Amino acid sequence: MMGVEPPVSGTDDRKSLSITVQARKAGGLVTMSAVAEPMTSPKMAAGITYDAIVIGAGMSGLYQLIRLRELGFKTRVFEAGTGVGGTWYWNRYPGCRFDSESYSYGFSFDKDLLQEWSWTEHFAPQPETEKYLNLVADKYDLRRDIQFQARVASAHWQETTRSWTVTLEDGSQHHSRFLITAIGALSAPTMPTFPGIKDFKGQSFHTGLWPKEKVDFAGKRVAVIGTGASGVQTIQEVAKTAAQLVVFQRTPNWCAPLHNGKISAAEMAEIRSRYDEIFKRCEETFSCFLHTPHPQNTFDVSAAEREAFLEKLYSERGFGIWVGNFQDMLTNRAANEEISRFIAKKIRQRVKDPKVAEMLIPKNHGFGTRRVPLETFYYECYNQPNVTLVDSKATPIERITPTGIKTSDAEYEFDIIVYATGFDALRGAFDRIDFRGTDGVTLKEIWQDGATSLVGMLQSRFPNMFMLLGPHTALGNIPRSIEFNVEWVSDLLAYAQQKGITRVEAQQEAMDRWMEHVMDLAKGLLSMEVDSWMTGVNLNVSGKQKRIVARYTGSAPGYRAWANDIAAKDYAGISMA
Ligand code: N01
Repeated sequence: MMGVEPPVSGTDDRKSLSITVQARKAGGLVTMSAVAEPMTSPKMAAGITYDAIVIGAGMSGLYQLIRLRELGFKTRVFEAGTGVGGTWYWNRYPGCRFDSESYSYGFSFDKDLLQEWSWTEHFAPQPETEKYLNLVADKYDLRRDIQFQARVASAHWQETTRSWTVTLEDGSQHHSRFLITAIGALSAPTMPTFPGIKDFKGQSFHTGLWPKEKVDFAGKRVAVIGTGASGVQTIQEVAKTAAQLVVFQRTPNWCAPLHNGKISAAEMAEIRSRYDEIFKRCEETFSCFLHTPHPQNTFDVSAAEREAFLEKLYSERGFGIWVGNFQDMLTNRAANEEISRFIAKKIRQRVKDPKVAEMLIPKNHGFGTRRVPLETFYYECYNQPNVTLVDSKATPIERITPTGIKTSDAEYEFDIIVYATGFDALRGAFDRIDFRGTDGVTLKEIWQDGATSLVGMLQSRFPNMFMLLGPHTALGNIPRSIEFNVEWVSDLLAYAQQKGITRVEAQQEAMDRWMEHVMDLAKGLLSMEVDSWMTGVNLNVSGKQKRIVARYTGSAPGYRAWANDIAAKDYAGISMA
């Protein structure tokens, strides 16, 4: 397995072991030594079989398992799929890839792996990322602690034993001192509510639940519903072979070129030599991407300079056009109109039919106020004779028929329907599990007016539960946030272990302070004026029709500073007993 040693201890090795804990102190990371005591005996008597249960074996679940083993925790991971990878296991739709530069996306904690692994493209496609995560699972021999095809139905807190009872859909029950959710932020796919979906006689797929078997579009009549990041990636791929592709677009999104490319062996060698610098940069930027905003405001420079800068961003790889643009682009309306005008001009240049171009230009929101899908010849697809764009706002889909789709003004026949209709984002995956805290309170009840948390990771009345990508964690280039959150939780658990603490709960007051901060950060953002998953809206889900402050909108360094401050103050705001 590529000549790399597994971590210090497996979960079966219950001896005390010397570990190194990255304890966060104000001003940075400090390394301290701790002695991890096995946490078993009194618990075993109380019927607690595990020190920790982790829900999900995506990137966060895998890394958490590695860290828990280092602590000597007996851990069980429950994963609904048949393999590891989470997002990269479920999203196998054609053209699926991430929009972060590959070398900024992988795990940074294993320097040997960084030297061994080669990314083949600047933005790796899904199969490569899935392969990479399987390699991580192999290298650390993680599968022996993961139970696959194990979907968690409920998790109930037991005060008397200070433990969680986790029930799987098969009815089996498992008991654990700590519970860690690694269930993702965009992992609960949602279907539209059109009548007739089940009557369709052809093939149909949701992008987020794509089958492992190859779906052949060649010569087929295909519908794609939805034009978010998943839809855009699917459309540009399906358009290559389908006999006919009809795109049902309800709201156009502002897309910009990805400029992907192969990574040569020489380039990869050069990237390897710069990993420290790459990850340091990710740590410093607003959302952990390699791009930093221009230090000037849009109108601080001349019109000619502005145009030249925007042209440069448009010709460069990745998210620079979104997160490396003028610093006031997402807060100043006139600035936002200026960049929107620029992108609209590009769309008009790239799409030959002016009517279609106008349909593709968003009119109800400015550039960057929703997630910007990055694309590869997406707009050019609409110049192809086999591709048609339908405005689903003007002529809504009325129903799915056995042979296709009926809109308010036409009926279409299809062999394949692709639902690129997105996710019940952020808290959707939590809503699908019956979480119950102290006195049987449900998480749904507590979150009915919007999720709350302490740094996105803890919730009062849910002791000993940690949410790795819970609401209000920094997202952006997600693996960077995952690594931080896993390490923060692991440090807290090491601290609890050292002090013999068996109950950890966020205090309401600390949560209130954090939530006030989250609310304040969202003020003045143009994105708060727009419906999207980022503002908690999903028209297919009841109760999610209105915009709310659904996520943390501040910087990743700001997020980390807040969380580090809690740790540095001996976990101030968290009750421990
Ligand atoms: O989902 P979305 P997604 N009738 O919610 C439409 C990440 N991601 O899966 O906008 C008609 O963005 C809906 O229309 P509207 C990334 O963070 C990353 O594409 O609501 N249309 C919209 O067009 C991303 O933001 C990557 O009017 C309906 C679409 O479906 C997030 O996941 C790749 C409809 C849903 O778009 C989610 O992206 C993919 C209906 N009833 C995803 N219901 C990369 O890193 C929904 N729609 C590259």
